[in-house]
Amino acid sequence: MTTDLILKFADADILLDDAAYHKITSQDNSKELADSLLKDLIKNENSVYLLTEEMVDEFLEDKVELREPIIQSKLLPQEFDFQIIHDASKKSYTNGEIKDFSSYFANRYHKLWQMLTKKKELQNVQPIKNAQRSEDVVEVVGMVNNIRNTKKNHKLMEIEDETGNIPLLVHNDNHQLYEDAERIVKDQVVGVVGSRKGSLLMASQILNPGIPRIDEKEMNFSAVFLSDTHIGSSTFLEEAFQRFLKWMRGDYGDEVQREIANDVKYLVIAGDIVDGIGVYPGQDKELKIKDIYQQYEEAARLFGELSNVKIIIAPGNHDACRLAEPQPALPEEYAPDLYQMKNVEFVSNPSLVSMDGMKTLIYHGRSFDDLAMTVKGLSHQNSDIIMKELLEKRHLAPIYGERTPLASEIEDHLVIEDVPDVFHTGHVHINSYKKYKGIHLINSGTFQSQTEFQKIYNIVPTCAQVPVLNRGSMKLLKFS
Ligand code: D5M
Ligand code: FE
Ligand code: ZN
Repeated sequence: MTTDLILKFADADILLDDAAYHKITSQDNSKELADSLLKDLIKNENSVYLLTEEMVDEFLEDKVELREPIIQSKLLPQEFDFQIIHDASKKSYTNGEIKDFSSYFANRYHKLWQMLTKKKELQNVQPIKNAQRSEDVVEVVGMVNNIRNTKKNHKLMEIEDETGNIPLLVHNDNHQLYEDAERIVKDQVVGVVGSRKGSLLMASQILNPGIPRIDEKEMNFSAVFLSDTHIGSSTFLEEAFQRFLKWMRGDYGDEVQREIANDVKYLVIAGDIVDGIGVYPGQDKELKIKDIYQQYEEAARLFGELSNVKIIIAPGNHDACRLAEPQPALPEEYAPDLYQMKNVEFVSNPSLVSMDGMKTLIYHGRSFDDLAMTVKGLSHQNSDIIMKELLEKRHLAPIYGERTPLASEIEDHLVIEDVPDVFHTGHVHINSYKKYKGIHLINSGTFQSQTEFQKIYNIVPTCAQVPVLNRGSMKLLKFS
C-alpha cells in the first residue's frame, strides 16, 4: 500500500510530503481518499506538484461538507405520519363472564346487519319472526347456528336473529348457490333472500356483507412485513435474520435491493415475535432461550439495530399476551427493552393502523386453522384465499370457539369495519401475496424452520422470505 500510494501520485507527477502522506494513510478509507483526491487534483488541473498536509485537510473539509447532507438524511429521524385507527388494547373491559356473550354476539350481528342492509338485494329486511309466517319472498339477516347436509345432500342450516330462528334450506339443484353455501361457516352473519316452504326457508340468495373494490393508494415509501420470527426457539433462523437486519441497514444485497432498503419507512410485525414458553406440551425441548423475558430481551437486541424505521408490533398466539382475541398489545412488563425503543409502536391483534395514509389491517391469523379445517378448498398453503374470504365476510374470526379463543367482549373488535389498503397476516408460516379488489393481501411467512409439530401436520414453511411493498409493488426478498 505504502509504495502503491506514492507511485500512484508519482504517476500523475505529484509528490507527497511526509505529513500529507501520514495524513492520508491515517484515514480509515485511505485508498478511496487517495483516489478521489487524485481525481480532484487532475480534474481541477491544478499544477500542484507537491501535496502538503494542509491541502489534504482542505480536501477533507470539502468532502465532509459535500457528504454531510447525504449522511445526515440517512440518520435524520424520518417524518412519520403514523396513526393507530383501531386498537382493542384499551377497550377490552370484560373478564370473560358468560353473561357478556349475548352482548358480544348482539354487537357482531348489529355491525354486520348495518353493512348487509345497505345492499340493494336487502332493502326490505324483516325480523325472522315475521319470515316464519310470510307467504312472500322474504329478506332476512341472520347469524348461522349450525350447518349440516341432509340425506339427499342438500344443505340445511339454522339462522337466527334477536326475534327468532328458522331452518334454511339450500337445494343442491341450485349449483351456484350451493357452492356459495359451502363457504358459509357457523356464527357468520349473512343476508338471505328466500321463500317459505312449510317450516323452512328455501334460499334463493345468500349474501356476504362483501368488500368494495378500492382505488389503489399511491405510496412514496416502502414497508416491510414480518411475522413468526419465533425468537428463542432453537429453530429460529438467526443467521438468515442477521442478513435481513443487515439488508435493512443498507449493507446487504445488490444495488437494487439496497435501494429498496433505503426506501423503507415502516416495519410491521404480525405476531409470534418470540416462541414463548409453555405454548404446547414439551416446548421446552425446542427452546434455545427458556425464559420469556430473555426472549424479548433478545428480540430487542436484534430489532434494536433498526433505528430509522417505525416498527409496529402486534402479538400472536406465542407471545406473552392473553390468548383470547382481540389480544391486547404486548404488555410492557414482558418486554421492557422493546418498550425502551423510541421507534416501536405496540398494537393489539387485530388492529388497524395508518402508515402515511396506507391503512393496514394487522391480524396474526389464528382463525385460519379453523377455516382450513372447516371449509373445502381452504388450506394453510393458500392463506390469500382465506384472507379474501374473511374480507367478503367482513370478519377476521367468524367461527366462534374452536381453535380460536375469542374474548366475550361488549364489542366485537374482529368485525372488519374499515376497508384496508393492506391486509397483513402471519401464523401459517407460508408466504402468500395477492392483490384483491385493490387491497394488498400479504402473509409474511416465518423465520423459523420446520418444527416437530409441523412435521406431523405436513406443514412446510417458507422461511426467511420477506415481503416488501415497494411503492405499491410487491417484492419478495430471500435471506435463506
Ligand atoms: O403455528 C405454526 C403453524 O402450525 C402454522 O402453520 C399453523 C399451524 N398450527 C398451529 N396450531 C394449529 C392447530 N391447533 N391446528 C392446526 N394447525 C395449527 P404457530 O402459531 O407458530 O405455532
Ligand atoms: Fe407462528
Ligand atoms: Zn401463530
